[in-house]
This record gives sequence, structure tokens and C-alpha cells, in this order.
Amino acid sequence: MPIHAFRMTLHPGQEAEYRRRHDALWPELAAALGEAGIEDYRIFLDAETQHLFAIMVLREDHRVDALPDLPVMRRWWDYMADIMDTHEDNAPVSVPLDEVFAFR
Ligand code: RM4
Repeated sequence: MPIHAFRMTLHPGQEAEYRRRHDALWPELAAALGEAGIEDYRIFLDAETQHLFAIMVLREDHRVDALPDLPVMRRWWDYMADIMDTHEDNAPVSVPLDEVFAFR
């Protein structure tokens, strides 16, 4: 299964707010993530650097590249923009991570 890993950055002092918002993830967004072919999506925080490490396990026929075109994804990014590093259009700054080890 394809794996996508990437790094985002949280603003200092926003850990509790970030957790709160994700604990209440909009059902419409959860549905869109599932429909895009995401089987498992986890985000880990490095509290020293404020880096958010995201890992997505994807179905072979995933369409995650189309997520930025969805209005619900854009609305979520607008909602999250006050607590994360973002581009001008509110998409989070996302740095791809290269896999260097796997154990299965
Ligand atoms: C994150 C960020 C990501 C999104 C997840 C659900 O805060 O907005 O882009 O995929 O939430």
C-alpha cells in the first residue's frame, strides 16, 4: 500500500487547540478523506520543534492529490490557518518526507 509522509508546522502553544479541533473532525471531512482512499492517517507532534509528522496509508486507487480541490478541504484549511504555518491560500506548508526504513 502506498504511504505518504509529510511534515507540517504548528504554531507555539497551540497543541491543545490542534488536538481539540482534530478530536472534533468534521464528519464531512472524515468522509472526504475516506473517499480519497486514505486507510489510516496519523499526525504526531514533536513538541520541541512544533513539527507535525503526518503518515497516510493509502489504497492503491487513492486520489489524495484531488483533496486540495474539495471545498470541504479548503474550508478546513481556512479554519486551521490561525494555528499552523500556511501558504497565502491557507494550504498548510507541507514538506514531503522520504522513507528510509520499513519493518513489516
Ligand atoms: C491538519 C491539516 C491537514 C489535514 C488534517 C486533517 O491540521 O489541515 O492538511 O489533512 O488536518
